Amino acid sequence: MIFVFCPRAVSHHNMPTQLENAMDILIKIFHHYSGKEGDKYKLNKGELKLLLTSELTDFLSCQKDPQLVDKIMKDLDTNKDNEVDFNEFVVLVAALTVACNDFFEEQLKQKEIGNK
Ligand SMILES: [Ca+2]
Ligand SMILES: [Ca+2]
Repeated sequence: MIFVFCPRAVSHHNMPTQLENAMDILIKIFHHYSGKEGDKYKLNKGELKLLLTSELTDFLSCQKDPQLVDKIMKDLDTNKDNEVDFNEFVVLVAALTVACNDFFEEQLKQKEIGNK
């Protein structure tokens, strides 16, 4: 980790920026689901499934694979403890965000071509 975390950034803050807000929401969503069962700071498979089906509804609805949650779990669980911690979870969020951005850029490029 190259950053030194500044606790002031989260404690004395009346007006978080949009990006700070997005990070805050991400953390809160993770803990909302991770705190339901077992280890409070990790998602077991049931919690992961609930998070995916509740928060990534559109993403899941276009996937037909019934084993998807198992596959995502296996893919994310890099330290092989059968739980997904926050570090592992952000990998999924980052991958999905990159995929969304690719799509977004593609749309923009097509618009540019259309305007020429
Ligand atoms: Ca848990
Ligand atoms: Ca893990």
